[in-house]
Amino acid sequence: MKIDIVSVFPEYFDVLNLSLFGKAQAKGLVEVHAHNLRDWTHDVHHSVDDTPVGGGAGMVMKPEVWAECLDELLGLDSSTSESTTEVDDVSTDSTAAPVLIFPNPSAPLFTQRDATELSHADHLLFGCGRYEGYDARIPEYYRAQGVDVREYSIGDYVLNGGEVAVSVMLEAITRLLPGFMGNADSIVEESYTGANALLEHRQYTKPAQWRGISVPDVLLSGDHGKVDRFRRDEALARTNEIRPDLIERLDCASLDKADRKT
Ligand code: 6GU
Repeated sequence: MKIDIVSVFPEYFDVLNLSLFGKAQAKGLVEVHAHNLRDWTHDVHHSVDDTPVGGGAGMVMKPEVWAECLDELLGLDSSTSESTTEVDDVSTDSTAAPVLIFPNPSAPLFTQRDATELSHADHLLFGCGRYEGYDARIPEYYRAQGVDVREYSIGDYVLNGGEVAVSVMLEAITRLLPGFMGNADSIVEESYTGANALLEHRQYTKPAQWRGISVPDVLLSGDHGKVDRFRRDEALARTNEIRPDLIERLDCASLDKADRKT
């Protein structure tokens, strides 16, 4: 998977050389390039923003600078020949067309379902906005060019810019790539997406007694059927209490007879 990130703080993404992500880069599973948006400016001040039309506080990112950058990275520039297409990374069932993603606190919520879908893409291009955001014509223009453009929020709170949001989305997406994790537990995630999403049951390790608190007896019983049932009931009860919105979205077909009693 090829990943381009455009930001006025590309150094922010130096951390991607560490840990699991660093290993995935070394293995050739992911290839990440963080670009500085200011490299596409022409003025002495390298300005990327301007005052909002219609008035208001803050600054808005200018469409012209973004367009020069995105045309080049998407290969839409008329001077870019078709022969620049790379053919090294051959992963099956992936989509070759780049997906352009803008973090935006006023956009739909990014979910596990989106992460799963985007993990099948060959090329992701993230555009990090700063200040009060970016000119709305940028995503509009690229959609009109036939580009798959997504805008996502990562939650109901305000961040200073898109960099943290991109880091969050990138981790959620890339950990699903085959070979990224040491083990195959990423596959399990599929059942926690969309209509079947439940909060997980609680986990315990040894010792069975610790500071006067016991592990639930059933987990020590060795009866896998009972353990599964206990965990499933707990997942349903906790989801109902903490995230009733997820219960409302549950696909009834994913429930079994015993669930309905819970
Ligand atoms: Cl995607 N961007 C910013 N700036 N703030 C956010 C966000 C994104 N998602 C939640 N808050």
